Amino acid sequence: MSVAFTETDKLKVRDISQASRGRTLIDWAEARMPVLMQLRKEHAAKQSLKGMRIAGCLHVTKETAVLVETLRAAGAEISWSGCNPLSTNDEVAAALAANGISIYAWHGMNVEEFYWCIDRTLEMKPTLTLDDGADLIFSVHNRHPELATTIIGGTEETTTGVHRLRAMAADGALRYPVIAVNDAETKWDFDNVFGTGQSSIDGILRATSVLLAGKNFVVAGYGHCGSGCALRAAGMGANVICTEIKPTAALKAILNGHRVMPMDEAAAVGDVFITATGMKDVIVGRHFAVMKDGAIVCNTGHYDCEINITDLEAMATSKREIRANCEEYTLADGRRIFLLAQGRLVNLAAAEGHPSEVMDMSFANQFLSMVRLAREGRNLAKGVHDIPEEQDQHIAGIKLQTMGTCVDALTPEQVAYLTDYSSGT
Ligand code: RBV
Repeated sequence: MSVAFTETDKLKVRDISQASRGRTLIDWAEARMPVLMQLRKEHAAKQSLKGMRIAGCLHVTKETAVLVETLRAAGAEISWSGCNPLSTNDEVAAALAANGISIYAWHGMNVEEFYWCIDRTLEMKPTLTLDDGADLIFSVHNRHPELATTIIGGTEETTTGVHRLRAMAADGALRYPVIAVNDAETKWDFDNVFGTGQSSIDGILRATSVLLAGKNFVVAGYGHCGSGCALRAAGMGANVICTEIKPTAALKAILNGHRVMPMDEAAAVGDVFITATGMKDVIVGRHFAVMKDGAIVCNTGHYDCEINITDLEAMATSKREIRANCEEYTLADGRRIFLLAQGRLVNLAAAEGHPSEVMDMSFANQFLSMVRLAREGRNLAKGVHDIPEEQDQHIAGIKLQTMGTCVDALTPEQVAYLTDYSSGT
């Protein structure tokens, strides 16, 4: 891999000469993101984001590039960073840089560099922030609070980010309105389930090439993301075991045909483990202590705290890289545990993140939320706001149209029937 950086006063990427390869990837994504491309056309004509300065912190993938270029086409000035040290596609970053976008992102950065990149994007004094994991919003609140007064609003892409922002809002600490993109139906029922399901399996296979059929596949957390992983692993013939803390989620897992048990039991029987909880310390030392020789462990949650790697490091007598994104830890009794992507999101670090087709809807929500904030953000209260139901239906409607699928409409008589409490059976 090239170690040269391309750096100017408005960008830092690994190597801008990779731009043409990145452009090919972006072209591929564009062809699979018809909703966002339609919005691009409509809002480029209207210049709906003219005068807006958008700082974004979201995985630099080919899909994100389509979002970034759509925001710019609608008139916004952009400054971007990646939201995870291992998720940036350097070729895509180069293509954005070559297209005149201010971007600070490269694959394999350390945590200090990660925050340096965020700080550089904030130099533009944004009017809007666009987050995945809320690190940009936290940076504004913790390190650059003076910027909060001129920021109109922000958006948040992912479950764990929304959780933290709701906690901040409940404490009265959130200083501007934020739209919870994650909680849109056209986001979490598709991106979180089908996107995470497919891309996490993709990451595990690229990092290991193991056969999933017949394996005990342990999914920690049966929320949207975990249920997607369970669904896809089961489809490939794995025996899925789920761990949960929430009784209703555990019941859903059972009725979908999976086994449920505590992690303390699952640890001893699992062949492959994936965490999707948004919680820290889901797999810790006492679990590694009973795992089978050869167990594969990975995470698909946003933050890298679900697997306690400090415990694993302390228990290991040696460690070596087997292949990209697959490290072997040997314990004192000779058992080997394989950790994928250093415990960071396996789907983005070891594969390419979610497929373009689902990101189309997530990013259509991001885009329309930015337009809404530009238009009416000044009138929105500080706090976390949901996506309006009409936006969900609008996005799903365009998506169906681009797929060539038509749906029925209620007749006026049927609409009246919906609220008619006088008629019985
Ligand atoms: N995610 N983005 C991609 N291909 O750009 N893949 C996954 C992509 C987002 C997804 O929406 C999820 O909420 C978030 O990454 C977790 O950080």
